[in-house]
Amino acid sequence: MPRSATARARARSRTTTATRRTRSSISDAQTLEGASGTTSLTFTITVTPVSNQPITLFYSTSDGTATTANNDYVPASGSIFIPPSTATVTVTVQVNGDTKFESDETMFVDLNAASGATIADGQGQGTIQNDDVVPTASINDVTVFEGNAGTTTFTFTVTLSNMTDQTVEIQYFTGDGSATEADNDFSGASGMCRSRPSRPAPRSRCR
Ligand SMILES: [Ca+2]
Ligand SMILES: [Ca+2]
Ligand SMILES: [Ca+2]
Ligand SMILES: [Ca+2]
Repeated sequence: MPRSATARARARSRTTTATRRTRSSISDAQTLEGASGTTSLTFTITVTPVSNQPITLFYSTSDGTATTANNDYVPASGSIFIPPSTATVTVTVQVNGDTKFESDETMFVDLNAASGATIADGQGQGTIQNDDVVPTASINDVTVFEGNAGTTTFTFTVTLSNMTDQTVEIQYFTGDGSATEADNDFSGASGMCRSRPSRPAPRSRCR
């Protein structure tokens, strides 16, 4: 039976009221980073009060101190459908595991637009918790034939146990063993090994 204009207007009014009253909010989330593969940051979107109408939300991720350029997480965006009478849904962001020492880092999931609800809290902060150790440094041993004239070079390699987002500086100096500077066996040296975070490998030449 066709509804009267008055009934239709009343239904529209109810919908408008429900839309105005239903608010959507996104939670914060946190996870340990992991060493490889991916782990999930799980954000919960809550609508209150629960609506008898479907809701669609649009979201996108954005960088904080965690960045996509640094490969910290997988960027994502899209729409989220919330069926009628549903209180919560989740949205997950994939975090890339690594063994690089970093500070705890943050990124965001932003709710950009909604239909069927208003946005009350539109930004969820995701925290990627560091689970990597400060690297340790080690230096290798080197054996070289002395030669009969001039000089030969000893090249030592300093290696970090894992990457770090900090600049590493290590001071070094030579010391006598059974070869001595006094006997003119070698020229003493000292200096600084410096490894910058942008270097792809945890290795450094020392000067
Ligand atoms: Ca890690
Ligand atoms: Ca990072
Ligand atoms: Ca990372
Ligand atoms: Ca890390």
